Amino acid sequence: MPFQDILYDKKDGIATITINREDVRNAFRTLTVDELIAAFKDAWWDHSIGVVIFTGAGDKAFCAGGDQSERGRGGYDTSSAGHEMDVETLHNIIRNIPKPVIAAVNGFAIGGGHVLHVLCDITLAADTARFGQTGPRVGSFDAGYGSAYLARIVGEKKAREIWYFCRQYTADEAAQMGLVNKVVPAATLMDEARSWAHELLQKSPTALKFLKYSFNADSAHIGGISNMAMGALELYYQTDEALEGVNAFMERRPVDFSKFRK
Ligand code: 2NE
Repeated sequence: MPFQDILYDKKDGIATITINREDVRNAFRTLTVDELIAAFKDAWWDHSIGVVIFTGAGDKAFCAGGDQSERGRGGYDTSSAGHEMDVETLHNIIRNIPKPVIAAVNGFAIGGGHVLHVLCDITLAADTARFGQTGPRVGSFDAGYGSAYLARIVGEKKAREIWYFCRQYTADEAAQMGLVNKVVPAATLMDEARSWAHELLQKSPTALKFLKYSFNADSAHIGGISNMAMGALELYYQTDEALEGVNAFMERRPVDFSKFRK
């Protein structure tokens, strides 16, 4: 499949999906999201594939979230794909593909990029990785899986800290809060991910599928919250308050939300 923004490779039962936008810390634009959905769908239906590894190109970032240079009043630019950014479908496909998805976090997992690894079944992190959310700083939020499901993983207090304060956490700190399964030296990350994938390939695919669906069932109601949250986000992106966040990031200046406090 010809892709512009991602790399897609299938070998020995493992599909590897790599966001390939190193210049912008692997931030995703509308086209990137479409291509990720297409790759995950292909891995879903290819019966030779048992595990997906999801990573970012280079050694700086897994994914820095939505491409803020494409964000204006009303949301992300539609020109790269001809329609609005469909992050919700991407979230659902990572959750629902009936095969384990391993995130190999090779650097920053920030904002919407952090949500992507949170949704994966397993997260392996390079010791150089950094984790965090930025929404309240750049005028955005993920009030669905990105927050409610995160709270299931790290607990309510920690999830609120992560979202409200927009801090960055080291790989070791992420491991301590149960946000990653293992931290390894950066140079060995992909070998480690392939080793975990090969271990999974020895297991019953049907048992893994039903276990994944069983784990998902307990948090499935968050899908409804995500519908609401993405609709709310579309409205929020039309406000001056949300624009102040993205403009401050793009203009490299401190953000000033003071006039929106009411
Ligand atoms: C990721 C981070 C912490 C990296 O910092 P650093 O210092 O290593 O790199 P720098 O200089 O900030 O970034 C390098 C280049 O990448 C671009 C920058 O603008 C810069 O470009 P140049 O100056 O070299 O031209 N870049 C990085 N992230 C970008 C992005 N997201 N969009 C466009 N360009 C980006 C630091 O870069 C950072 O904090 N990035 C922003 C993270 C962020 O706020 N992401 C969006 C959150 S909202 C979201 O993802 C979302 C959502 O909430 C709901 C639905 C869908 C999406």
